[in-house]
Amino acid sequence: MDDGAAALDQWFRAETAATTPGPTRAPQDTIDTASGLTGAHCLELFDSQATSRHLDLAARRLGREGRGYYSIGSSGHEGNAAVAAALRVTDPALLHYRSGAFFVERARRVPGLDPIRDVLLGVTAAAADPISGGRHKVFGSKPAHIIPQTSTIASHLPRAVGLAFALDRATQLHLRTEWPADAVVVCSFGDASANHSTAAGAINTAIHTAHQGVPMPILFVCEDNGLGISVPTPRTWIEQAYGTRPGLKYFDADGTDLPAALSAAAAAADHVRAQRTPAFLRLRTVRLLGHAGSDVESAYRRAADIAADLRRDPVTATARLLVTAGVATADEVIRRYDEIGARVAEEAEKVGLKAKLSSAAEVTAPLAPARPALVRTDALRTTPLAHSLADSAAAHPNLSAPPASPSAAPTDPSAARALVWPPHPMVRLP
Ligand SMILES: Cc1ncc(C[n+]2csc(CCOP(=O)(O)OP(=O)(O)O)c2C)c(N)n1
Ligand SMILES: [Mg+2]
Repeated sequence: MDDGAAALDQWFRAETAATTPGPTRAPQDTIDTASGLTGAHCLELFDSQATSRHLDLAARRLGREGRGYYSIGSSGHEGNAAVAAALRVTDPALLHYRSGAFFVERARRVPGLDPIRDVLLGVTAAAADPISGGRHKVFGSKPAHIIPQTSTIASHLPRAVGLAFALDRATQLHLRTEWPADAVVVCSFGDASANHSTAAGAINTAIHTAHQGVPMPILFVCEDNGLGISVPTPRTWIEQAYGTRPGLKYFDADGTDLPAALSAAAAAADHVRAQRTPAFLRLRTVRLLGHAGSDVESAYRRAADIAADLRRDPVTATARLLVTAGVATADEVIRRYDEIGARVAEEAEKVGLKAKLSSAAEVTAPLAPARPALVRTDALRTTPLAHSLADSAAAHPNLSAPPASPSAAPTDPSAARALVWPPHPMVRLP
């Protein structure tokens, strides 16, 4: 382990072992009245948080060994498991790259999914990665209703707003979608991302749309760790920017306190589901292990600030809660953590051997093929649009020459559409 990872792991062990145990309680007992959290549920959420943590540690290990290629982690943000717990699996989610515990917690609830395997396939750029096929590491899963995003910060917010709009519009039009009529969209992002014009525009669109009485069932979740790489976000900023906007119900929670995060997330989710209007949840987090594995955060942060964040580690906080509430002993919690670590390490060994994409052609295979001649013809066209795809194909033979194998070069419906778009009354769309 590198120094930062070792210090974090060590902190968890020492703090958990030093926690004074409370009287033993049955798993079904409620351990926090405000959130209704039971001991058994707290154990499940701890498992999701610890799994996300071990995935971070494994990603750094794999990177050092030259077998992993992505080390931006979720450490310090594991309170987002509570957001997943407050929502339904069928609520579409568009996630921040630090929403690892959300991903694990949701995937855990979908039979047949293995979040450990899926994340590690992404980290090692394995061609078998179900989301990017070995091209990037992103959180996504169709059966878990997690729509994959790129790392272009805030780029997923407009998409989330569009989906929230479409959900209720589909219901009004009696159209079937993959989601229930009362689904809500959840969209998480960082505090610096919240300043991006794309985020500002998307959130404004959500409020503006809802203001006109159009349903907008979206929950914005800002995972506020107070940093955008090396640039601090003032601790008062997110509330200043989004806390008092009419039409945007605002919630705030300490993301290092699992029951508090659960209460706030449940209240925010319930609000959006019932009102079909937007809400904003600020989840206060810490950023542990730096921005990414390659980051030397001591170059721009004071040692005292880094140490203060470590003391707020959310995984350790949940472990302490389990012990003080009498749900488990310190030894049991540490053993659970170690068992999860062993499962992650075992899977990391397996996925490390999986095949990668090995050529530019393989990487770009899913992209629509470049058809510069076709584009040029269309750009220079002075006659009306083609009347049908068949006509187009006859006029442009390269449209009617499908590739030999779908994996080598997939068919390109967008190229055909380019000839017939925008729709013309006489045009039959493919
Ligand atoms: C559009 C865009 N600009 C810049 C970047 C480079 N970048 C990657 S992460 C990051 C900071 C994001 O900070 P924040 O939103 O607070 O998320 P955090 O990493 O702190 O969780 C930036 C600027 C990017 N990925 N996309
Ligand atoms: Mg941040």
